[in-house]
Amino acid sequence: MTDTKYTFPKGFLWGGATAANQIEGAWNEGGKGVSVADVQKFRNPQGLKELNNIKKNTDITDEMIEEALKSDDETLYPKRHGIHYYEKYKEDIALFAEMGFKAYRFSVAWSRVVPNGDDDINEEGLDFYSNVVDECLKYGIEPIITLSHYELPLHLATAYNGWNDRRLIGFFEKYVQAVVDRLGDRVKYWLTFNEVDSILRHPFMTGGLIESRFEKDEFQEVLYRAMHNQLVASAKVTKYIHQKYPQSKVGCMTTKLTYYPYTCKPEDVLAVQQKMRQVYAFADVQVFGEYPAYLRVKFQKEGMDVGMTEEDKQVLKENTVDFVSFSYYQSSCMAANEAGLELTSGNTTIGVKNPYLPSSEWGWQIDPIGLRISLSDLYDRYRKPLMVVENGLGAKDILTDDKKVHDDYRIAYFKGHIQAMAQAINDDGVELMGYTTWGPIDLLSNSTLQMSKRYGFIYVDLDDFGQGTYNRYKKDSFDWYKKVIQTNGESA
Ligand code: BGP
Repeated sequence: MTDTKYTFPKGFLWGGATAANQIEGAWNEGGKGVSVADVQKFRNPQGLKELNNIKKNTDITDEMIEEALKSDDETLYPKRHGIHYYEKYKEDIALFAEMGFKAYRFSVAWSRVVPNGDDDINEEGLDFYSNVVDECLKYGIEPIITLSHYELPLHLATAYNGWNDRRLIGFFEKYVQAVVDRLGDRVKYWLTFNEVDSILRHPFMTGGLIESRFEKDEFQEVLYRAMHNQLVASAKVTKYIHQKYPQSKVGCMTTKLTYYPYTCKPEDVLAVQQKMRQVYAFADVQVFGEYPAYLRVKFQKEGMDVGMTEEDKQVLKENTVDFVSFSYYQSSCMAANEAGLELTSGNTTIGVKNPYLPSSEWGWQIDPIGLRISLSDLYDRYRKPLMVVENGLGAKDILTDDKKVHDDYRIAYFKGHIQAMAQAINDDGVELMGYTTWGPIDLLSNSTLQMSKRYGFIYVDLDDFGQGTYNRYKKDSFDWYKKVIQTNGESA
């Protein structure tokens, strides 16, 4: 680091983060049921631009799901094979350990533990995650578990209409109890829903909502009902974890993206505020235990019935989270009137392109200062310890003939963001517990389903069409990050 007075706290949790549906593969092995991720498909595998948006889907239908279930062309469904982590997890965790990871955030696939979501516990699924936890602990790596990361059992979508149905709260509780009963003696950190605010953007992937089944004008209410059911479910499992293991820490996990007003026009500033509160609303409920005023007004004015009971209100109030975790990749601008302006599209939402910032190959605008701003915003708002649980650069890497990847662009990205964290800690007084980079090993991109959008310190020999040896190779960033961890951030 340029200025050595910037230090990271002792015991800072350096590491990486993955999600089951983007790495495991083995989609129908070990007793696993089908999840919403297993039916995500390339519409045209030859022209990757034409992706089937089955995960965000404004257009998902039952026919598309049926077609997916009948298909035996696995290459069309890249998440079904992942990066073969189900078989190779020991090799991968050994590589994380070699980098000196202090923490590894991963998700448990609900459909591996309760295959259809409403049936019996699959012990073989629990055995797998128990082995993963033991493998981490063998190297002194702290497991951080996400309980739901875009991998809802498909049956809960097709038979119950996903999170629109309150019964999912009970199914989720049963699933989480099984996981906590089995792993809780060894796992201290838990996150409930990944990017909990994403239900509004990716109804099928996050909520198992098949939009075509609903009337257009009722869908907004459906989305907010699903939001409410997830928040109640989150509070209920938070209670369970706290009761059973009082030393455990439960965090919320929200998407964070810094928005700037495109100009100093008050209308643009208002647009930013309105955009942001849509995202904050979720963590607000999880931290403060009650809905923000603007949402209460919205529900009332628009006559939305999300099914909120007095008991729900109490459960939310009494079971708030211990820390706030978030993903941060990029920043964007908002303008009240976007006509004629160049738009960006990220994993999160569409914004207006910032002329002062560089972009990744996927148009995500790179902004380390935005991370510092986000850290301060969140800490000032919530006064809870924070954890950055996703951050990284998706880029097209080149594997050289001697099996090296010279990813200096990735090192530059991380350097900037780690320095921004150091400033937030040392200059702004932010309490930051840890940093788990997204995809420390290359994995399937969530927004594009591509393998060529790589985030890792470890290269996986696999292409967008499922071809490759699945061998792992260390990139230049591997040794760089190892040194960062060794020096507790000093060398960044
Ligand atoms: C977040 C998701 C991750 C991950 C990441 C990167 O929104 O929580 O699952 O995928 O974004 O996005 P992408 O894979 O689309 O590049």
